[in-house]
Amino acid sequence: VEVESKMLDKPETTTRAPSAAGDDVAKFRTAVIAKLTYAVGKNPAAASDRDWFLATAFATRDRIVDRWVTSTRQTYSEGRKRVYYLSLEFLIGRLLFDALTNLEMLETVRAALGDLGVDLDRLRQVEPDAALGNGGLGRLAACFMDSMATLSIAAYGYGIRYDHGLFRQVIKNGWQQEYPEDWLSFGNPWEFERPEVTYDVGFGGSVEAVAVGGDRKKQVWHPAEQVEAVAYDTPIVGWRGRHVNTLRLWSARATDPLRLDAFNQGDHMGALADQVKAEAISKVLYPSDATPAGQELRLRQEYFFTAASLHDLIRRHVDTFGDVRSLPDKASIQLNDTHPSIAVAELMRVLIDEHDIEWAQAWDITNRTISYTNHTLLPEALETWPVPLMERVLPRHMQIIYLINALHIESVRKAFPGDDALLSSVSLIQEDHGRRVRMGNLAFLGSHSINGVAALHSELMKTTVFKDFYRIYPERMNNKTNGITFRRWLNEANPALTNLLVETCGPEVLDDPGALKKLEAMAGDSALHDKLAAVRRQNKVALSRLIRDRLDIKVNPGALFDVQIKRIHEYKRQLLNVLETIALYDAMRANPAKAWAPRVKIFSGKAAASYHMAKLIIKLANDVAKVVNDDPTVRDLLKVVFLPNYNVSLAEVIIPAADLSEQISTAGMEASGTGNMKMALNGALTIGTLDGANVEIKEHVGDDNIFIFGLTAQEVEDRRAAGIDEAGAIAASPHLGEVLDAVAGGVFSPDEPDRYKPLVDALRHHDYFLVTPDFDSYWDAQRRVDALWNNRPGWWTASAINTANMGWFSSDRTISEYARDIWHVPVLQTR
Ligand code: B1H
Repeated sequence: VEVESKMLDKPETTTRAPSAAGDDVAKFRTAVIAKLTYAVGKNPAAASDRDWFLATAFATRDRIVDRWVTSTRQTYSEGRKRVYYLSLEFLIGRLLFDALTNLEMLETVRAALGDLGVDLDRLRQVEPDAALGNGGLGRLAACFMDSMATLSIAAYGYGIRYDHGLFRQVIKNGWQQEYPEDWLSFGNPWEFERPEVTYDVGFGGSVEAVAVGGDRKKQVWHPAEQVEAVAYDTPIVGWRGRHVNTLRLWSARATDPLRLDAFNQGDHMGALADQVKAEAISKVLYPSDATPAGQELRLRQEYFFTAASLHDLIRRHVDTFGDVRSLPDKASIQLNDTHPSIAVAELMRVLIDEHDIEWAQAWDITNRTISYTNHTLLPEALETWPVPLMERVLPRHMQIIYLINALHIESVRKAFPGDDALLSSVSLIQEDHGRRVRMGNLAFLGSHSINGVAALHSELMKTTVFKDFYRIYPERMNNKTNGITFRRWLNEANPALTNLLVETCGPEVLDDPGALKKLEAMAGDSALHDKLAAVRRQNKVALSRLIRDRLDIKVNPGALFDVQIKRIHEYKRQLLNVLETIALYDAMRANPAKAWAPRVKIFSGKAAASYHMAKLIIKLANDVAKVVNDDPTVRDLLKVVFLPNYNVSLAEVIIPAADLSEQISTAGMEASGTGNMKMALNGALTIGTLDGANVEIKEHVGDDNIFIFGLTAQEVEDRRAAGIDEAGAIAASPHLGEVLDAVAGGVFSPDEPDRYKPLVDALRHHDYFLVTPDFDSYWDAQRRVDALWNNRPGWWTASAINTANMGWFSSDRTISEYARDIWHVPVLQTR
């Protein structure tokens, strides 16, 4: 590691080309025309924005490929250890500005296209948003890919190339409707199909014990079905283009395209049935966030991509290093949640059945290679698979899981004699409610490192989900607080703020987020406040335009933009925000002359299609918006906006325009959050509970620069144990009772007065998410927000202090910690 670290001290290529040099512009212009002509097949006069986008993307990709080849070759020739990030989700969004930013070509390309009469910002908008993920977990994987490339870690992301990413959300009469998303419909210029990189992935069938001399027996799996995994590679270029990694996504293909006999007899559907079944695996992303789908197709997806990825990385390892036994020294496999946790059994199977390695050594190799990140404590989100399903779909893996479990239980019995409760809690098999395989336990047992994603979450893991595993293997558990890539969430999303930060902190902020700290000394400076306010104003004007264009609602860019953007989930408590909105609306109407801080409440997010409560919350937000926005009494004071179809691209517009960031989950339930980091970095103040990474954001920005309210995680636990006492909380509140009566009485749903009965009944009688006890404290925190908003220097000082202290939340820091503590690979020192 030492030697490698030295080699990495200097960048692989040194580039420092800030502005558009003339010959580069001319070269790029020529390249775009060539791509338009020979790759897209159009002439400039007939080219649409899409054609220009494709031509520009191809020309950009060319600039990446040489560096990609160099990076890959260097990794081989230096015999470096590789990191494999296995994730069922990569929420990468659009890539054009990502690539151009990291290559420092934005101005060159803008000028080159300008010469051709083409507007780069318009091309940006036509790129489809690759939504191969649900929310935070998928976006984290995308930020990690950027940081691993930036830090010159030899890394591969492995996942599924879904034909259809997360559904498109349409709001019709206030209700969410889901429509299929079609990101590949006009081609994907970033990827390379690798028809020569394919693996057969088996499913079902039987296991046969074959004698192999003496009384030794070998288990041979005869799958009933084979599906081919085909690789598609997308190069991921890091900051300043120093290193390029690969995102390898698998697409499912039937081994036999059709049954010709059936086809020739006129049975056209039957002839294609096998193909449809096989190819269904990579058809569509499961649209659930923080709750597992539990369907057979999902299990097939999980095994499909895990098996293909393991075969691929083992082949690469053996090609490079000759012997699979050295795998742990040269490869680290990080499991992004339990979705790829079948990797534990699959790696054992490959080592034992295909490489004839004996059990103990195979287990040692597996355990030293694999590590696992947990992303949620929600009990309903912990993946388990029914044993009969596993036996049918993966019979050999089920045998291996039984064996792993037998040895595991045996060793725990020895270490903790007589503790039967412990044995049943750490078993890989859950015996009640039908036998099921616990994937979290399998992932834990097969890993040398198990981490949570924020300090509080990692601590809670030790007392909840993995309480008993923590007794047995305390040294395996650790924390890696999430981070975000500043390239996308600051440089690309907020160029105006980035320029101001470069101007005030120096250009080193672009490489070293710690340099943002320099802003703190000037945080009280009124000239700085003016500049920050001007930047924010500009971003809010842009968002106001988008709101007007999409919703025909006029909002005042001078108002406080109060933003809650994330998946819709009861534990995230959009409902708390909507109820406070109603209370605020009532208070404003009762006293419109008071010095209110004018607000625009902005909501955006998708609900899982089958999550009725979440969909009802969307409808309520829209119903409240209609009433409030039509009421002339509050015309200049309050607007409510639900922006449909939240995705990465929309986030890039909303986040730089946010004044207030809503992070109000029930304490103990949001593992980390990452939107909280994006908004605080861009200078929004946070109103939030002591949950997830909010706790650490508070520590970094200071208690005076964040609005904390509500029960703590410990108080939540105590309150649930003691009985929630919803009635007491409602009776004690000056506002809540009236708000609930209004919602329950149909004030916002005159066409269907009972519409919100399920929501209000839940709050009054089984308020598991503790909206009622937190309401008043939330209301009070919002009034503290009003007060600070009306104190302009105070607000902008706090905003500057937020940005100044968010450097630690760079995913470069997070990835450096994974590299140092878990993967044991060197990182590029940029300073
Ligand atoms: C997070 C998920 C998740 N935690 C199951 N768990 C899924 C679980 O399709 N499924 O079955 C999909 C997603 N996602 C999020 O991870 C946490 O809720 C956030 O708090 C956290 O910031 C994020 C990244 O660590």
